[in-house]
Amino acid sequence: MKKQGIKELNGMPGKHPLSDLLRDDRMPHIWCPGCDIGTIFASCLTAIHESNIDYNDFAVISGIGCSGRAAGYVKLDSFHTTHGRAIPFATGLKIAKPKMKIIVFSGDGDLFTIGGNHFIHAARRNMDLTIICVNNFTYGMTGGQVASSTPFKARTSTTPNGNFERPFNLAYMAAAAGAAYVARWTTLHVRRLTNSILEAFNKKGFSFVEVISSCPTSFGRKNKLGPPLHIIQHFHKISVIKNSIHPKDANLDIEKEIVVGKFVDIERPTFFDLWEEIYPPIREKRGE
Ligand SMILES: Cc1ncc(C[n+]2csc(CCOP(=O)(O)OP(=O)(O)O)c2C)c(N)n1
Repeated sequence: MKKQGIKELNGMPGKHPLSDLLRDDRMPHIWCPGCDIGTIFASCLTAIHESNIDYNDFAVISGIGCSGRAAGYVKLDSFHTTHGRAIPFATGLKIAKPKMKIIVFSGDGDLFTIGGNHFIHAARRNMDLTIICVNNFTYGMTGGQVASSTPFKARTSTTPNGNFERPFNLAYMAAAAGAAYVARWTTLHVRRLTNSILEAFNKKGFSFVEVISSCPTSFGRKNKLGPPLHIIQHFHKISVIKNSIHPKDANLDIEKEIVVGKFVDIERPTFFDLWEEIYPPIREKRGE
């Protein structure tokens, strides 16, 4: 598929600069006013556009949730799968089509709470996938229930007096489970986020990009965080860039400090490397 230049499209009245990647027929989208998912989606599409990879070689997989809707809005091969199961679908597709670039675009609830088990095992296997996680600290679509990423004491519809459980640090978990690439940005670090997604595409193995994002409707309102712009400005203001630090030190405290940056970028044998080492005849039989 031929890519159109962003500049070229910008000059066309009424055309979105990324319209060659957007399914106009699905617009308007379902995201609430002030939601950050659109920014993250645009970063992802910009990275796809800027990569030297043919559009036909991409697939976007998502689970269920507001973030998960992204798979239905992209003009590429995509699957909108069941809740928490985006990674198993992506793994199956990668095994069937090893040359494809598989992006999983989903929420913190989908990837880490309902689907947490799949996440850690794909990272452990160093499965060649790029995971983009919209971390808005809650189950946004269903009204803002507590998730495994909800900050301690934060109010949600299921913890009206505050969350009494300790949240996961998603970046640290990804690194500990074996991810080859781990980065975290807020939705106001747009260029850095886009660059990280591009780096993640080019990384051999399991790459994870966490995006700290506001959900003004389901999380912001309950925690009296103020209007949407105020929330993301606050996240940006308290964020500190600390590239290459140990992910255990990548603090995430939405009141005081959000450590962002690229934390992990390592070479590790992938699922396919180790498979080939132990079972070369299977790949030969398949003519690969
Ligand atoms: C097995 C199953 N359990 C629960 C649900 C209900 N459900 C739909 S979306 C969602 C929350 C998704 O949250 P998250 O992944 O954080 O995405 P967000 O909506 O915040 O972007 C839930 C619990 C479901 N669809 N399937």
